[in-house]
Amino acid sequence: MDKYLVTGGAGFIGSNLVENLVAQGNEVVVVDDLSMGKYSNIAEFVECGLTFLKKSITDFTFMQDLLKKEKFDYIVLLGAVASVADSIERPQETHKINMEANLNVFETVRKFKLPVKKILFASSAAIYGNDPELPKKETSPVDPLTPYAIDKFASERYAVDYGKLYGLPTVATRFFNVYGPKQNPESPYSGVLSIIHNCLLNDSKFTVFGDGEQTRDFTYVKDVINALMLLLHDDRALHDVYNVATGNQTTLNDDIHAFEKAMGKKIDIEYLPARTGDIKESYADISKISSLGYRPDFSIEQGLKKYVQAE
Ligand code: UD2
Repeated sequence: MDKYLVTGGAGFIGSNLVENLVAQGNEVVVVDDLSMGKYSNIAEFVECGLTFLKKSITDFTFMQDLLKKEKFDYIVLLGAVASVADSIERPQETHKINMEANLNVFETVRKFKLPVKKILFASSAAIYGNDPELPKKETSPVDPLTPYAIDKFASERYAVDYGKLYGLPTVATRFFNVYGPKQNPESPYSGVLSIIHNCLLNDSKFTVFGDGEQTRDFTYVKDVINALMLLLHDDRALHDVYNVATGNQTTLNDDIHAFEKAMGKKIDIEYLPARTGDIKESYADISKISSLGYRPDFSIEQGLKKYVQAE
């Protein structure tokens, strides 16, 4: 049994990770200010011994005290302004949350020589920007175009370089389009599959921006959790970044059909012009994480089926 800190543990990916960690009998502390996450995502685990602290990761003194007191084995940094649109509205606040708060954790571990087994920082495919090279490799050019992407890239570099400069046991992931239970569909910039799910549940109209032929590497959240567990525990995953995806692309039109099949009903669709800056195609080269033994278990059809069953 190990002791984990998960920042953003009440959010979509965080709560799915926490579920897995608690089920394995680990001691888990979640720090989340519930600005994006929901207490209901983790309420059932609090009854199973999870410690929930409703605090902001930007309370640097609180975080330092917590890290010094609790001596975590593993630290997973998922706390963030998760929406690109939101980051464009409030760049300075985003910077504090998406970059400075992570640096505060790295610096506290370094300064107080805390005996951590691994610190994992969750970065994003957003850092690749509009560079046309496909599939995206970890060595592909980066082009962070938004405050969100800039701070994800900076934190990722801090993670890797705190490893190389000071010997902290760090690793970083670049998530592609993650979907699954507990993803919040409430904003227009929420993950598109959570929006489609919501429209199917409520019989409301779904808007496709563009012709629906744009592609994404949609990754079921359980595969992401398996990747996180692997990178946390494999000693070879050190001072480095890894794409986390399936390595396959599907079109939005195909995903809509797969979702209709999984739900057993049709969705009402309207087509509007593509969003400004929308990327036409995106998918990952996952050979680096695959070399550690990672294999995604869920195709889009399998993932959507599971998603429908789980909610
Ligand atoms: C994802 C990330 C974003 C950033 C970006 C980097 C999510 C939710 N967003 O944006 O944070 O990392 O990748 O490239 O993971 N769409 C519709 N109708 C809708 C909503 C979306 O047609 O109601 C389209 C949208 O225009 C896009 C596709 O669906 O072509 C996927 O949209 P998304 O917001 O789920 O993800 P993406 O890849 O634009």
